[in-house]
Amino acid sequence: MTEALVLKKQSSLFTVEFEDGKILEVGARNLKKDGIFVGDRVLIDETNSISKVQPRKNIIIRPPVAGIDKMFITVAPIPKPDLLLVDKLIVFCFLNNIKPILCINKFDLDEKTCKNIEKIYKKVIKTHVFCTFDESVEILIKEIKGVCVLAGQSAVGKSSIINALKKETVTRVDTFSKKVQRGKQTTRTVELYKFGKNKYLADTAGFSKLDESLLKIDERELKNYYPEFLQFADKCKYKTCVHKGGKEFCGVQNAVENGLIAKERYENYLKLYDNLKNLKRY
Ligand SMILES: Nc1nc2c(ncn2[C@@H]2O[C@H](COP(=O)(O)OP(=O)(O)OP(=O)(O)O)[C@@H](O)[C@H]2O)c(=O)[nH]1
Ligand SMILES: [Mg+2]
Ligand SMILES: [Zn+2]
Repeated sequence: MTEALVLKKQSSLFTVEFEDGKILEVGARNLKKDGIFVGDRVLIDETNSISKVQPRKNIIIRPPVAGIDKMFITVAPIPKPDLLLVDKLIVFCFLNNIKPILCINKFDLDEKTCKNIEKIYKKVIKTHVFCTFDESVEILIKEIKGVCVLAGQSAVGKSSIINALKKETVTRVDTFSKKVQRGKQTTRTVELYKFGKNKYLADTAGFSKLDESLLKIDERELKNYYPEFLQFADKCKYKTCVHKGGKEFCGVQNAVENGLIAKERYENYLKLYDNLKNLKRY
């Protein structure tokens, strides 16, 4: 029995990579095929069949990918940045043991907007600003470690980034999914591309919206997933403070007022807090 990593899933065939780098297409005779995900570590038996899926640390169902180590959360000045989505993805990462990296793309289009976004986030998570069309995008190659995924709004440049890093065009639709392709729909097939030893990156086009119900937390816990709030929460009068009760009792609200916490982050925190609270009503 040998361990391998699932790079791609097509119909009922899986492309797997063994630790020595050998790549093989295998089946899964005695296992449910929809229980095996790209990013899974699996055991391959003598008949070249997947016989077991190793425990995974996390999973995204749509698009299906498992065992994610890092998420490259991508934004750009165009389309209009959805920072609430960025914040939701950051919380999702913290909840699922994924390291979030902010990738601000299309620096060539609007330097000012890129710099503004960078200013908001560089205190929160590791942030890179670049343009896909020049060598600045190569900063990401160093950043790829383990199983990484690109996520973010449609048209921010996720596929372009993969293509630029690969320095060749990746065909968006392969021979299999062409047959089932309808209209302009982007394929939901996920594939891990290899950029060196233990360096994999996948494009997750379908993960451009994030339903709050994927954030399995109580709204009162949300504050713990805003790392920049923590140092100011010491000054809140009550330990249970959720930072919306008024400045006189709250270190976080004071920090927002004094420009020590970005207003955009705090306002999105309030929105997300209400969204999570409303979820419980249904
Ligand atoms: N000016 C500029 N345009 C870019 C850059 N990167 C990507 N684009 C353009 O942005 C558009 C969208 O890029 P895609 O790579 O298709 O975006 P995507 O994130 O994969 O979009 P979905 O697959 O719909 O989720 C394309 O026209 C790209 O050429 C960049 O750095 N600068
Ligand atoms: Mg794409
Ligand atoms: Zn507070």
